[in-house]
Amino acid sequence: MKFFGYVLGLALLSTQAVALTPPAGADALAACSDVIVRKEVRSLSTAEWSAYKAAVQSAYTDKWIDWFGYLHDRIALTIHGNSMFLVYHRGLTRDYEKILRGYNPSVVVPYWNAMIDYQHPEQSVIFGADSLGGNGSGGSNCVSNGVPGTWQMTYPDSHCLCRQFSGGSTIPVWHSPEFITHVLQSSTTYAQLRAGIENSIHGAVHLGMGGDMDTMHSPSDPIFWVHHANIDRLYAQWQAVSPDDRTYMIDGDGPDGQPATVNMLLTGTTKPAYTVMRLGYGDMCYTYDTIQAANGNADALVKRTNQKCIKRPNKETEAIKQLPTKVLQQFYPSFANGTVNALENEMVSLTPSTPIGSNGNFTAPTPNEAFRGKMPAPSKLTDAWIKMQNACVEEVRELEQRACDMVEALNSANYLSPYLF
Ligand SMILES: [Cu+2]
Repeated sequence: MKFFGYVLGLALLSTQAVALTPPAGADALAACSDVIVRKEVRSLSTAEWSAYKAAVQSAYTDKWIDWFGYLHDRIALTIHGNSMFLVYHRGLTRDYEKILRGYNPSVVVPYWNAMIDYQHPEQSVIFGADSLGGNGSGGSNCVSNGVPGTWQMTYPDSHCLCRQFSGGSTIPVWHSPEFITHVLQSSTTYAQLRAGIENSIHGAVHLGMGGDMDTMHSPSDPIFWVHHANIDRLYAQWQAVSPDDRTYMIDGDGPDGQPATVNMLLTGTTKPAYTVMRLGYGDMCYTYDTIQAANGNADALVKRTNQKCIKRPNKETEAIKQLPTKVLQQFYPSFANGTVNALENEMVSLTPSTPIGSNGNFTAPTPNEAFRGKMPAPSKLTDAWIKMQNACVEEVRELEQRACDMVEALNSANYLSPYLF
């Protein structure tokens, strides 16, 4: 049954023939009359960015930020390390967005594509003084600039907002756009995607930033939200590759160890999981610029990256497609069999037109030939983190092994990542 007629035949690319029947009750979710578009932090105009920062500051003043830290901490063990992770954090990020829009109805939560910054995370624009602030300093590792530069949190005790980059003044290498592309292309079930994202870029960003981000009250850090919008974007893109099968797909275990279902209640709420699974319906009145672009709506992203000709292949994707067939078959099934959908390809140009805090022109770094065949492997999650997240050790180690294998295979093929500089 094709109930997503508007998706212009994307479903034809699906390898799974059987469409899932929408859960009873899903029909009652009305289509949103106003769907807002979440954009990458580097794509916001100065005015949009200022409005976002002001709304975050208001939410802090009214203790909403403390509230979210408290809430997340109290239910931490049920919402991580199992199938609740993606659906719960989607609902949570939407709740936060609605709070911010109460201060300014034009505000939309941006996402931070942390993979782009994987080589030198500490150099990311997100840590700027015009942005969400940098590393902590002094004995308490207080953040002293950016939005949270003067914040005093009240949960779980009175403290400054703290960060403690795990490499001291630097942050060890994160997961690359190449690896996340692998996760998107190789995950055929919800459970695989959840593990592939939660235990890679999700955990690495929390752990690498340290301080409050490395606790269960991590929503206290304003970067939590732009990070989780990015995690949610990956989930949404994966769903949109094959909406008939994936919109309401859920498997793996729920928090109670029983098989997860679309009807399981989001922790601490009376809302079944299915109420957050279809973007553009019910309360989920948002989408992502990448999804809009892939669905053929000529938005800013398409115009920026393909100004002269919409069909122009981008150089990032071309490099990875030239890998030996064997490597493509092992890590990038969609590239290998020629069925790639833009939504399962993170190797796309995201050259920002307006970097945070300035109206000047931004020049993307050019890949450095010195890194040809020398792609760095992502850092590993620590035992302490795995324990705090209630994660399955074997699941984490399997993913780490795959990440290492991928980097080795790409390096052996003399691949040059366009994100290394
Ligand atoms: Cu969380």
